[in-house]
Amino acid sequence: MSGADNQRLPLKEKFELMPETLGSQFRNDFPPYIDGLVKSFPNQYVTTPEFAKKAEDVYNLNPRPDDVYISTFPKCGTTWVQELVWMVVNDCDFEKGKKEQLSIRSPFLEMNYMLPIKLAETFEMEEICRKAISLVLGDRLRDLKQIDQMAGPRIIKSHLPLYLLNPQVLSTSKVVYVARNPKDVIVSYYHFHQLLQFHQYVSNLDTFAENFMTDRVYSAPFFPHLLDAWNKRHHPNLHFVFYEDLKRNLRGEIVKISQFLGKKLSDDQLTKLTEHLRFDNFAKNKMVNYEKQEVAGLETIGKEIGLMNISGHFIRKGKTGDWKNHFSPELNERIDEWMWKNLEGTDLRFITELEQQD
Ligand code: PPS
Repeated sequence: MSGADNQRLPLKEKFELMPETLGSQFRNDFPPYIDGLVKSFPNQYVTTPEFAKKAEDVYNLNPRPDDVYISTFPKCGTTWVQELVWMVVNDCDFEKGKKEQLSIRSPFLEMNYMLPIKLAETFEMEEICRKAISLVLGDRLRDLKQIDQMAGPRIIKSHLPLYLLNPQVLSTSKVVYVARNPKDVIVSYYHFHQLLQFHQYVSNLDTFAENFMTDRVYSAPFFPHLLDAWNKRHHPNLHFVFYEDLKRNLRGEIVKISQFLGKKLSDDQLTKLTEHLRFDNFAKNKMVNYEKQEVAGLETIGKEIGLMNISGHFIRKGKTGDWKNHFSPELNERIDEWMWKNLEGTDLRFITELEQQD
């Protein structure tokens, strides 16, 4: 991989604790973030102290020519496109897709290294829950060494901005970058922060949106993440796709992604894959919805083992424009201002509502 060899690449980004994330307000909103969050310099990437310790190892994972990276800011449609790409690369092997969790077929690069480490201890979870968490997240999700040794073609999910991936990724592998309008990302991320025990966000959407816009959430800041990829969208190894275009014309976007990956699906495969990826089918698919996990030979539900709260779903609503059901006019105005400030001088624009949706 890297570690031991002498060609190890030094990571230029340096991480520093964000003191405000140790303050009582932040601690009240995000109880599990006991050690606060850190920010990188010069690029200001926000992450957990645990990931900061491993960032250089992740940076040193060697890319391969047959790798496909699914690169996204969280909640932009990662899982949807992960499954899409896995199916295209694996000639629509629906049978295999039914037997193995997507998280096993397509590893999440930084997952093992980003969780607040003290969480399990501090929350005094039942022994069985802790065991299950370490099984699900430790043993069954691959660590870097396992990802390094994994047979190809690897479909690798990552929420890291491109500059935190190995600098050879774009010249060596293929990258599918998925973007989504920030209003729906805020709503989706807010629900996700309530759904997962790791985040356990307890305050309201208004406060969450402020945290989002002031870069006090994991993976912030939003715009530099997208703009970096947007500016590289003409690179032959990068395919930039909007969530809203997937919603609008799923079949057409599957064709484009297949072409990018050098694959040609038959009409029949295309029809089946489009159906497979439609929200209603996807939400029910226990190989992608994270509600059921196999732990130590037993099929248990993510909710039962304490990973997810009982109410709520990972594949939640799947709409463009859901923000309209959540934002007050004042909050919407603040978000508009924030968006315009960040988009000024760029040609990146978002669709914030679709008229017709399935
Ligand atoms: S994560 O946790 O960052 O990996 O989440 P991510 O997969 O990027 O995004 C989750 C949101 O994508 C929606 N989703 C879909 N929308 C439409 N069709 C399909 N098939 C689909 N699959 C996932 C999911 O519902 C989340 O969005 P919200 O708005 O919360 O529903």
